[in-house]
Amino acid sequence: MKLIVAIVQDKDSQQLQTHLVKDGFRATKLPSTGGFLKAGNCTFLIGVEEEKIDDALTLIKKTCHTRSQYVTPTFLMPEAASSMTDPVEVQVGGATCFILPVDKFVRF
Ligand code: 2BA
Repeated sequence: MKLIVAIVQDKDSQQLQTHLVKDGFRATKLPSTGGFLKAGNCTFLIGVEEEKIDDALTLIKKTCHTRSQYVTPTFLMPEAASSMTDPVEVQVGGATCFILPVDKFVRF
């Protein structure tokens, strides 16, 4: 078994959750916050048998979309007035996925 840790945008999380359940995956959805944008996102923990990893990743890829976001990087230069900093474009998502080995899995 592997554990997929998938960080996705809030906007995609409901659809991903629905599709995971529909396709027979078990998952836990956690609220999380991106370190860079300091905006809410969602982290999914998905325990998956090895042979289903590709199916799960395909589902995540299909469901989670890359979006552009403009941010005023005042947090990078807090001493600068916001009028002095131009917004910068940042591409966020679709999904950042980590695939970890699971030593042991038990359910009681
Ligand atoms: P955030 O940290 O809020 O990052 C949002 C987006 O800002 C990133 O999109 C990336 O395009 C940009 N970004 C992040 N750090 C940057 C930096 N130091 N300089 C310039 N641009 C930067 P994604 O790469 O798609 O990441 C989306 C979210 O996934 C992240 O939200 C974070 O919550 C998570 N994430 C991404 N890479 C990670 C990693 N190596 N470890 C843990 N979490 C990660």
